Amino acid sequence: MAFIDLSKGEVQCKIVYYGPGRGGKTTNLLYIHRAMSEKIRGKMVTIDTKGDRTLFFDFLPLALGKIHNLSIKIQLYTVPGQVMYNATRKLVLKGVDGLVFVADSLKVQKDKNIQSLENLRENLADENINLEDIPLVMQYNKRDLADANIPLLSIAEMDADLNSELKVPWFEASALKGQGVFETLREISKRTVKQVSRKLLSK
Ligand SMILES: Nc1nc2c(ncn2[C@@H]2O[C@H](COP(=O)(O)OP(=O)(O)O)[C@@H](O)[C@H]2O)c(=O)[nH]1
Ligand SMILES: [Mg+2]
Repeated sequence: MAFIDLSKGEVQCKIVYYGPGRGGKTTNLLYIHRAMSEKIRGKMVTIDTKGDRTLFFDFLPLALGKIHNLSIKIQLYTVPGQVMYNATRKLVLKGVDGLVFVADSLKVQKDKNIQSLENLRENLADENINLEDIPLVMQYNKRDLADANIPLLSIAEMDADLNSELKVPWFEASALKGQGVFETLREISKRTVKQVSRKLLSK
């Protein structure tokens, strides 16, 4: 649940980028961090020790204007994707307000995507959250690799695997090149802030 700091007049919404290891979650945040002005963005904190693999999480705070006189702060987090780090994923998910599922378009990652979404569903259930009830968007990442003749899953196949029942908005992306990164962020921010303000007003 969003954190409200009345002394500062601000609401903090937590958005978590979830998905299989090496799908491009950290790359999304790095691109956002580079593209945002200093005024909007806070410091990006990355805790990784083994090469480019996130071991704990990445964290990027953004200030996104005001509603009802409250400043909206969005905090972006990523989780480590590898199967063995589930305890960390559960920790990072605590208090989540919105989710981006970053799926890897590589054909060889088909099952990993499905397993990671299932893992998300289970970890949310442990927090008494239904995957269907939380703002969520899908990002089908690494589409640029089609140009390199690397076998990719088709968008139709990814949508059938991951989104046939959820039917949430999805975006084709190349986090590496920045394509689709802001479209994804804009949509999940909009949905998250909407749901958070609805909850605040109903209190
Ligand atoms: N070609 C290509 N490579 C990508 C893309 N997104 C991420 N990568 C690469 O995939 C690897 C894993 O990315 P990373 O962001 O660390 O994945 P994470 O484990 O989900 O955080 C890195 O070498 C990235 O440069 C993309 O859209 N296109
Ligand atoms: Mg990472």
